[in-house]
Amino acid sequence: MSYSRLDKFKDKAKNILKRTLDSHITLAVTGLSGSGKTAFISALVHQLTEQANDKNMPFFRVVREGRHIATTLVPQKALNIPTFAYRQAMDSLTSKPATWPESTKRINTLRLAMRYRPNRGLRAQLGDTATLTIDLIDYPGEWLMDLTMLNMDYATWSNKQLNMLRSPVRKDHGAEFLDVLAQFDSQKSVDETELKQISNTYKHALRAIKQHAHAANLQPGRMLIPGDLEGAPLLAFFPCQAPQLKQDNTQYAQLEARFEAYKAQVVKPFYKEYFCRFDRQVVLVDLLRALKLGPEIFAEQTDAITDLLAFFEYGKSNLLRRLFSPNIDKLLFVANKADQVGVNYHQDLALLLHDLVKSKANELTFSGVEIDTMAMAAICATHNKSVKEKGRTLHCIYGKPLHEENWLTYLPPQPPRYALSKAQWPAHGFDYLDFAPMPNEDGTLRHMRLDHALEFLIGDKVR
Ligand SMILES: Nc1nc2c(ncn2[C@@H]2O[C@H](COP(=O)(O)OP(=O)(O)O)[C@@H](O)[C@H]2O)c(=O)[nH]1
Ligand SMILES: [Mg+2]
Repeated sequence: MSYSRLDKFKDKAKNILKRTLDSHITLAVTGLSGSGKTAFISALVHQLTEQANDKNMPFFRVVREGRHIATTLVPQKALNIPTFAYRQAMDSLTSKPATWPESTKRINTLRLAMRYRPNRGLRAQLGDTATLTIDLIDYPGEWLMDLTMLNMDYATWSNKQLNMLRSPVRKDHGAEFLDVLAQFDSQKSVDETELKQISNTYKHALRAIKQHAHAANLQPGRMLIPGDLEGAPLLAFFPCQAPQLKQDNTQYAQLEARFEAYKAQVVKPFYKEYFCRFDRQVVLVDLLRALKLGPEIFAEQTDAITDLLAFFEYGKSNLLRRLFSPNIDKLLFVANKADQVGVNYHQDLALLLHDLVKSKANELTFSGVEIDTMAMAAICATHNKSVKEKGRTLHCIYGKPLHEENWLTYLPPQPPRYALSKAQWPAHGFDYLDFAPMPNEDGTLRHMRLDHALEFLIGDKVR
C-alpha cells in the first residue's frame, strides 16, 4: 500500500502532538543531610527501570493500568555536572554485605525518560505513545542549609551562630573556637595567617558538631563538604561579634567581605542554577533520627525544614509561564525510613510530620499548591515480624543493625503523633536503630509506598 496523503497527514499530526504532549518535569528532592535523598533517587530509578510491575507498584496508576511501557536513564541536559552514580549506588546496595551508597560530595544530576500509553485525549485515540522526561538532581544536604544565609547580613549571621554554639548540644564542641575568638582582635589590620587558623578551628567545631551532635543547621556548608572549594580563601571566615564602630581594613571588615563573597559567589549561583526551576517537590524528613537525638535537635530540624521552604517558588502558573519559570504546584512531605518502625506506627509518623509542617502547608494550600504527607521507605532495610507475647501481637521489625554482626528482632517505640514540648519528652527518649540495606536474593530492592509517592508527584503527567 502506498503512503497516502491521509497517512502523511496523520504522521504530521502525530509529530505536532508529540511535541506538545511529550512532557517534562523537574522534581526537587529536598532534605537535610542524611534524610535519604541519595537513597530515594536510587530507589526511584531502580523501581521504575527494573521493577515497574503492578505487583510491585500497584498504586502508581500508569503501571497498574498496564500503560507504562518502560523507563530508562537517558543522557542529561546539563553537561557541566557529573551524572548521578546510579550503578555505583546499586552495587553497594546489593553487594555482600550490602552497604548504603556513599554520602554525596558534589552536585550531580540524572534524567529519566518514561514511555507510556496515554489513556485520555486525542493521543489515546490515535493509539500513540508519549514520553515523560524526569530531571532530578542530588547534592550534599549541607549545601542546602546555606540558602538561609542569603537572608542574613554578617552581623545577624554571626549572632545567630554564636548563640547556637553556646546551646547545650553544641557547647562542648564549640568551646575551643569560642575561647580562641575571645582572644581575637577584630579591629586590627588583616592578619591572613590568624584568620586562616581561626577559621580552621571553626571548621573543626562544625565537623565535631555534625559528627557527634548530628545537628542540621551548620554554616557555611562548604566547610563540611567543600566540593571544589577546598582551601579557597573565600572559605576562611567565621562568626564574630560586631564591633561598636565598624572600620575599613580591619579583620572584621575582611570577615564581612568574605561572608558576602561566599553568599554571592557560592550560595547564590547554587540557588539560581538549581533551586528555582522545579515543578514538583518531595521533602524527605528523617523524623526517627531526630526523635532519637532529642528535643533540641528535633526542634532545630523542624525549623530548618520550614525555613528552607521559603526559598522555593510555589503556586499555580499558566502554561506559558510554566515553560520559562515553573512553580512547584505539588509538594509531598515524606517521613522517610519508615521501615525502621513496624507498619502499625506509620500512621503516627505521618501525623507527626503533618503536625510539624501544618501551618506552612496551610499557607501553601491557600495559594493553590497540592500537598500530601506520608510515611514511606525508599529502600527497606527491615522485614516486619509479628511476635506473640502473652496473647498480644507485637509488631516488630527484623534486620541487621548497621555496624553489627547479628540479625535482630526489635520492637521500636511508638513515635508521638504531634510535636512534644521539652517537658513532654519521655525521660528514656526514643531509641530507633539504623539498619544495613536488605536486598532480595535476586538483587532487587523493596520499598514502602514509593508507588503512592510517584502517583502523587507525577501521576497526573502520565494520564
Ligand atoms: N532504613 C532505611 N534507612 C535509610 C533509607 N534511606 C536512607 N537510609 C539511611 O540514611 C542514610 C543517609 O541516606 P542518604 O540517601 O545518603 O541521605 P542524603 O544525605 O539525604 O543523601 C543511609 O546511609 C542509610 O543509613 C531507607 O529508606 N530506609
Ligand atoms: Mg546524598
